[in-house]
Amino acid sequence: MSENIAVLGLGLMGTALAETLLAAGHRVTVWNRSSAKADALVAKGATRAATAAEAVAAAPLTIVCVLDYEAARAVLDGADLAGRTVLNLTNGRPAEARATGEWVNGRGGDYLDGGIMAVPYMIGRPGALILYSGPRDVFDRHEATLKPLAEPRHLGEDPGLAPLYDLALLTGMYGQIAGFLEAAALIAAEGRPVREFTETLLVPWLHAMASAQPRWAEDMERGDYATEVSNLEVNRVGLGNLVIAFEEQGVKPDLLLPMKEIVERRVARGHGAEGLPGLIEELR
Ligand code: FVH
Repeated sequence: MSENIAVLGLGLMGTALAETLLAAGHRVTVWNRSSAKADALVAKGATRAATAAEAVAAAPLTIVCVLDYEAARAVLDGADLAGRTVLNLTNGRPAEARATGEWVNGRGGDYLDGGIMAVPYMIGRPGALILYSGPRDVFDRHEATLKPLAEPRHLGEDPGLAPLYDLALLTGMYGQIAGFLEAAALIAAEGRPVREFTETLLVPWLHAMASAQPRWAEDMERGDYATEVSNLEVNRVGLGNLVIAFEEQGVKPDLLLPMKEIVERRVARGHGAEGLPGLIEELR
């Protein structure tokens, strides 16, 4: 069923969202701080609003996707939110989402937060995922409208959950990229082909290692860090060797050093016989 949706913020992501909603047959009202970014969407059938408040007034559901929460609040300030749903897909922190939810509720509106686990070209295609949080009934009301954007996953009523999980996923991604960068630098320093190494060895290795992590997560939930594989003392020696090898090869081990330090700290506290999942205790 065609629904009118307002999209505030037409950067790379906001434009991809608006385009996909238009392609799905929805009526879309668009607004951007610099108006020219709406031109291409208007040519494709979107309606241009002169102000953010005008866009909000035109639709029961408003999607906000701007630089940060400060900008999101600035954009919504002055709009009549009573009886409207605001879906904020701007990247932010759990505390910001909770505060923005209260702010919208205080103005009579419903609030959903979202974390986009995709880059703009992926929107509307298989593989794109959007995490949502906020009242279940509000999500249910809009789920069918939002489905063309990406696979929707509602995490719970607390609006802080979507940014929490978004940040956790990005954390996993950055950790994996850090390992990739160090490994690639080590291989490249000997003039070896990085692409072949990555395709044939590193990626399969990372998949195999990642498959153990659900079991590690169970250990963390139980607080049981006994291990039958390499314990922290073995890893302490291994990481020490790794860092010396990097220095011998003329490669900076900078992204590995925090891991080495945390293993050393845990072992120094008397936990050398534990497995790697026990390191979570050093992060709390
Ligand atoms: N692009 C991506 O791959 C990631 C994927 C995951 C989610 N992020 C988040 O999405 C938000 C928007 O990102 P974006 O890629 O669309 O960013 P830009 O293309 O740089 O567009 C920024 C828009 O924000 C508007 N804006 C900035 N400051 C203000 C302000 N003070 N008041 C009103 N609007 C503001 C900007 O307007 P203009 O400069 O064109 O006038 C753009 O519409 C972001 O949270 C990502 O982390 C994207």
